[in-house]
Amino acid sequence: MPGRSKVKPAESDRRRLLLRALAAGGASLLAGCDRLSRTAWFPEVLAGAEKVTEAAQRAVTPRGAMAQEFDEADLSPSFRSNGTANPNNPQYQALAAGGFAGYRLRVFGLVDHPRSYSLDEIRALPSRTQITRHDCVEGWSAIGKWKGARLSALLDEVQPNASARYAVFYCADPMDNKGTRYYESIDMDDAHHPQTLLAYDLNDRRLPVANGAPIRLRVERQLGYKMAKYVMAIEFVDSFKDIGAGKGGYWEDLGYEWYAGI
Ligand SMILES: Nc1nc2c(c(=O)[nH]1)N[C@H]1C(S)=C(S)[C@@H](COP(=O)(O)O)O[C@H]1N2
Ligand SMILES: [Mo]
Repeated sequence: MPGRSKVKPAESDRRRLLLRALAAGGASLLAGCDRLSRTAWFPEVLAGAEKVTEAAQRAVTPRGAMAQEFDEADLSPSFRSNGTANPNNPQYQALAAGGFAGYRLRVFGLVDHPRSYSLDEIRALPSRTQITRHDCVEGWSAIGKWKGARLSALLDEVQPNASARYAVFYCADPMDNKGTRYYESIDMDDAHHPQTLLAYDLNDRRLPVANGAPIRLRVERQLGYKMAKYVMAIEFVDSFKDIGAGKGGYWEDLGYEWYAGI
């Protein structure tokens, strides 16, 4: 086929595309078939699909595995913005206008030492820099260089207790006029993973507002929608039942997979 590469995509690339399609599958069905989403069996189909995806993922990649890292030469010319590009929230706008000097990350829930962090305090935590590829279910990818505090270092300080099962990330951006905000969650395995960062720099510069300033989550073996931008608070919980629609994230509440591993 002229103009088409004959190179076979690497196994990992094919798996990534498949998982991306699976992760979005439930949501596009929901969007396309509004009537179906109101029948009793439909949520069960989605729940079943999630279990299959997670089981398949665990079978091919151990949970502790590192996501692929790249070189400076691989960096995308620019890292695009997706979803919210500038939160429509007066408190956030005031923080941004002050260079985020007044920003505080609140950490609470099932932890022995709840506390807040200023940006300087987050920057003082043990950090990591990594060049990784971000894959969005909408069909684009970009390679960027991220620097941030290791979430594991924050865990060492706040000490989640034995009943903590998930970290929930609450964001500044409203998604509608009813007070719904973007949020996301990960389990404690991913929270402890060395590549899981509270990122404050992108491509050697302060994280731009369009990409989640002042803090955005990087959880490198998962899809783009897990990487919460504009993180204002982190809560440690044992279940999602009292949060949003109870599925663990803004997009999950609308039908996306909770476990978006790649
Ligand atoms: N708070 C918040 N986080 C978010 C989103 C968003 O709209 N709001 N979009 C998600 C999606 S779908 C993707 S692909 C990435 C996009 O990150 P970027 O804007 O840095 O490209 O952020 C994710 N995190
Ligand atoms: Mo995305």
